[in-house]
Amino acid sequence: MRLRATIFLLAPLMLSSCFPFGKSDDDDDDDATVDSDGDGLTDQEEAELGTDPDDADTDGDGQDDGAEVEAGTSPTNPYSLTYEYGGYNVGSCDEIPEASEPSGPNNDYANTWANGDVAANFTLVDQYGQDVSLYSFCGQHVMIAFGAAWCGPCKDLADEVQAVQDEYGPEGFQAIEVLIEDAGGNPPDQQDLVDWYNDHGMVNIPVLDDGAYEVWPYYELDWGIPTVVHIGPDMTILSVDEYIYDPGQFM
Ligand SMILES: [Ca+2]
Ligand SMILES: [Ca+2]
Ligand SMILES: [Ca+2]
Ligand SMILES: [Ca+2]
Repeated sequence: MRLRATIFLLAPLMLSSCFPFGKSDDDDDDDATVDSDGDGLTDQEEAELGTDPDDADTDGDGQDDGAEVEAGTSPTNPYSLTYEYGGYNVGSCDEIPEASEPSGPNNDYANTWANGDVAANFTLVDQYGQDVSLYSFCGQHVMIAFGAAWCGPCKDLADEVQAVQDEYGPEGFQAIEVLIEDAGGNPPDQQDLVDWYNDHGMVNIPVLDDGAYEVWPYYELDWGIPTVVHIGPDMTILSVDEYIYDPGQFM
């Protein structure tokens, strides 16, 4: 509120000093009080943060710099943002992780990710139709469960995932469900994602569509599902396809 009040007070002063004396804004504005781009942060605050004082949305993720600071996301990382829907436990890494190459065995489809690799980002659609990126959770521990709607053990795990989220979320954790096939073995549609979310009592878990197999095969070691992956806050992979359903040992 204090910042807004300052903006309104300054606006007439800037106008009155510009015209009679022909000064530009830069001549007499005080960086400590001026918010040139109107994003809620003064130019001085932006200099300290490393954000652009002349661009309200430095990282171009659709959320203004001031709003990101208030929400605890990074104004310089476009993956770090607050999702409109879902209440997900997003992270706040300033630096975008540098992914390595998958260094695990080739599973006759792809080279797989191995423990110690830095995961590449992926972006998939969730049950709300939003694009959700892995790197949005940088700074948090992540457990990804790949499953299919025809798979009994996948349903059993899905039944438990909200309880896991509730237990570890406050410590900095987000569980992610990824659906690779519907009940008939076909690519899931939007309703399948919604049903998976609702039928298994999820509250703040993204259910992502990987019907195109863009992500799953690279984490698949034995072609059995559910395939569970644990990733640390710096996006280093901690466990691939070892049927470990409790993130506790990694936190
Ligand atoms: Ca500003
Ligand atoms: Ca700015
Ligand atoms: Ca932004
Ligand atoms: Ca951001």
